[in-house]
Amino acid sequence: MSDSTPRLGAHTVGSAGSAAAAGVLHLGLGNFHRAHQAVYTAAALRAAGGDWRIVGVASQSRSVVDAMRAQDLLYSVAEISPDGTSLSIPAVHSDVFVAAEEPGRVVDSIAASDIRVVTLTVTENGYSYSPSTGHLDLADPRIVADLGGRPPLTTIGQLARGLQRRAARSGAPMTILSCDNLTENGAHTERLVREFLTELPRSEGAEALAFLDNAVTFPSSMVDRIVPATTAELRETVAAQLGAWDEVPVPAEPFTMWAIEDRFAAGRPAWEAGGAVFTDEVGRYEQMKVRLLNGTHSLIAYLGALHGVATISEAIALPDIEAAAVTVLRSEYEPSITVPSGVDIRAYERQLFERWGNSALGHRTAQVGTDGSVKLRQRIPEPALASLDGGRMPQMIALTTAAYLSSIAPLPGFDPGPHARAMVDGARAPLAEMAASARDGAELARRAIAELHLFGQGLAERPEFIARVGELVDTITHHGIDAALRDSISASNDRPIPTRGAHR
Ligand code: CS2
Repeated sequence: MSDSTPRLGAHTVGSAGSAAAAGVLHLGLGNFHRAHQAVYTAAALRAAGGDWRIVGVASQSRSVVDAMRAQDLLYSVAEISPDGTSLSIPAVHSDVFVAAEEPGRVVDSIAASDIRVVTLTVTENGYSYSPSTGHLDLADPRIVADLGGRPPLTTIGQLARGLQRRAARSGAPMTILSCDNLTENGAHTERLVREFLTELPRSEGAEALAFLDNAVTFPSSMVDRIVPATTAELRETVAAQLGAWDEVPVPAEPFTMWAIEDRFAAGRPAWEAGGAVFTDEVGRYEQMKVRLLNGTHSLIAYLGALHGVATISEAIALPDIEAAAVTVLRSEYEPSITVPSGVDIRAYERQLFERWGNSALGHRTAQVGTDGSVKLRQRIPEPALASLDGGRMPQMIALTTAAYLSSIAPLPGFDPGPHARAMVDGARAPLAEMAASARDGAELARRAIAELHLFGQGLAERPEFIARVGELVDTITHHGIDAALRDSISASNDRPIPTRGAHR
């Protein structure tokens, strides 16, 4: 930033945005929310007005909150494609704060009657559920502490305590909308909140449970936009284009999609003005997205990282990784889904390859590979089981799993390289401990999948899948990722091997 560049603010853009009051409380003020829901909300406010500005809550970190406060709550979204970068400023937040600093304020805000919708982007990791059972993780000390009555710090605790207070105060209807990549994210969130309330003494939880029955909805939604981390270089590009310094711009691809179940208990912003689709087929959209996009994304990320490349676009440009991506999409994920009405699945797939190939975006393999233990739980078990039940080994899902284990918990002597080492994962420590004492890939796969139940109960009981993962871990360890890729491509070749460009 040159000294003469002014800080982004209402005076530099000539407006602080809409003057509407807030109607939405959003938990998870990360890049994804700021480039997705905020942009749809800006379109909704422009087209239809309404008191639907957003109070944004960051979970722990001060950085976005401090920067937005210094910028009159403004920031820019940089839409990045190989053709260039274009900026917009959504200007839809009416306030921002940090939950860890003001946990009581989260509860009060959920109870406040002007707030009618609570939205969530807290990542797959933010729901405090046990991947092996799908239920609230009662062994999680943070959940135990929230149940004990402290001002809640977990998302599920915040929702439950906020709804409890709302039930006691106004009992005004409201909607909780999950915008995370979880299958049936609405039902999943509702189940966890109910489990939390059920754990409380009856005198505490019963009123809130009745309130949930009568006045609270949990629609599901499918969200989609690739949003990388902000870089120093992006800040400079934005400053040059904007003529003002934005400390927290958000990079995003041009593509964006939002499919929502239209079950709102107390109104909602006119998000369709930004292109959101209201549909009864959200479950199908979610499956399509979580498996085809996210599942294949994980494959590209782990294979790419082990191959030594930093970004998704570099990884998908490698012919063997592209062939593996085509195979996992077409032969392993696609047969497990029902395509939503009106979606042209071939066009959708072609677009996926274009999106992954966006070389200007700089989406890192380490970012997509982070939190694999919770992300893969959403992405791989059901399609893998469907394939196994049909008598076919899902070779590419087994390879994704082996590449994940080798990235996070390498067997002794195997160096997964800097991009895999940069992946953050809550299961890294227990898996690394297993790897350190495992004799071979078979033992690591068995302990992770069958004993730790890393991918739930179903795959824990499929020794043939576990054995294949183990073999591939050994191949990666002793012969490298390229050998494992070639082996998997030829093993899945009971159908024609996809050739380069086969998806086009
Ligand atoms: C990615 C997603 O990091 C990941 O696991 O697969 O964040 C993906 O970029 C988004 O879901 C796209 O909508």
